[in-house]
Amino acid sequence: MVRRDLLTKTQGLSSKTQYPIPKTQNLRPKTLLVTGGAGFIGSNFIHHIITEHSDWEIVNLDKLTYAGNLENLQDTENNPRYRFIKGDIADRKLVGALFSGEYFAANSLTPNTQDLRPNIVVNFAAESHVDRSILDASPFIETNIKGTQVLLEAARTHWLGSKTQDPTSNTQDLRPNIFLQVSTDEVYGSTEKGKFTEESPLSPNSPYSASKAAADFLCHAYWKTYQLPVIITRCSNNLGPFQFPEKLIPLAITNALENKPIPIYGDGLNVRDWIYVLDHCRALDFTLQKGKPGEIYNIAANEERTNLELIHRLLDVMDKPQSLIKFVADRPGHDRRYALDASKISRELGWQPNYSFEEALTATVDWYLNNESWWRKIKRGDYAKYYARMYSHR
Ligand code: NAD
Ligand code: TDX
Repeated sequence: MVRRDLLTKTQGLSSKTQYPIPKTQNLRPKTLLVTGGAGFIGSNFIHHIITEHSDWEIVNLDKLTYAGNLENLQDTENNPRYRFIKGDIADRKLVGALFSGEYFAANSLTPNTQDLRPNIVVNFAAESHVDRSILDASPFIETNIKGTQVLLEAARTHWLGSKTQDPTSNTQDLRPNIFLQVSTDEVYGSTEKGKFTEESPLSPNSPYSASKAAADFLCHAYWKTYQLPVIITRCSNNLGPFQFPEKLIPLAITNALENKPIPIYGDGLNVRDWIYVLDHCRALDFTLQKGKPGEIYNIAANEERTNLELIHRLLDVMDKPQSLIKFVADRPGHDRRYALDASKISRELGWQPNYSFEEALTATVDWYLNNESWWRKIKRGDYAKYYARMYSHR
């Protein structure tokens, strides 16, 4: 069980979601096309937006792959400002119909065909697990690269039409549209020392990060060539509620709750920089409101830990024995360290993380403790086959 003395630190966390975001003048009401909103970060983002912005509309387009789960959005599904559409971002026809408004008319989602045409895209949809990209890169190419290009092209066609915007004009306050690409620190590759800034060259090492880097390059190209108002964010490793238990932290928490071994790759000294998912969502919200088209923003909380330090602490918090740790064969091409310099988003947009690593960890453990049926259902399904394939002979 979780140590209550640590859990008390998380009391009152919800009050931290109340924060002043400076309002930008002259922005028209927002209709967001959120892709991949049934996944981990996307569902947290939708909860955040519904709570914080009473006049924003959300259309969630999600293919519902193994990682998509509508249970993540149960408390949102009846909200009149939220609609779910099951579909693929790489489906050119469907995406075109969403941008033109035809889809909404044809499906009687709105009496006015124009109402739900997106003026903002927040693209979370992705194949997101490095280990799966090592088993089979194909779905990563389809979704992360082709899917992003389909979205970019639809945005270009429907937002810009035949006109182009002048990239040198001050479009910040009057911009009607934003294409926000949710990218990752992994595109920079690995570094033993120092931190990556937005100017660092991209050097991805896994099929996953290579596909995300390719999508970033496409976004950049659509900005430079067509002046499509694209913003890219690159965030470090997230932890928090609703994370699929293939990723290290939820895998470790749920295995520990079942008194099963926790597999640590290699020597366990690989370093990741951790951020609470709600802090990432707030940073994306700041970016939508104050970010500048054509810019890239790193997002991180400056909380580096080796995997071994992280799991030691997690087992302490959960009051579980360290003997659950089991060293297993390393991940091929395993990046040694990710580290981001996130001073630009703090300096230019005024964003700071609200949660310390300790608070984030205890809140996350608490969530998995209180939502056992959520993760047990996942672990019983296809996940069991994946787990056996990935870990049984490791
Ligand atoms: P996730 O795997 O939990 O969720 C991905 C979602 O996308 C799922 O709901 C899935 O059904 C959906 N999806 C997949 N393919 C799709 C397609 N072709 N069309 C429509 N929907 C599709 O991922 P996550 O951890 O929430 O990550 C979200 C985004 O954030 C990804 O782009 C990822 O690269 C990025 N990111 C993640 C982290 C992290 O630590 N998890 C850190 C930085 C950036
Ligand atoms: O069983 C495990 N044992 C282990 O030691 C797993 C699943 C992971 N690890 C290690 C590998 C990494 O060094 O833990 C670290 C974290 O692994 P993951 O949770 O798989 O995350 P990572 O590979 O760092 O990538 C994550 O952060 C960046 C997300 O999955 C990406 O979507 C995001 O872009």
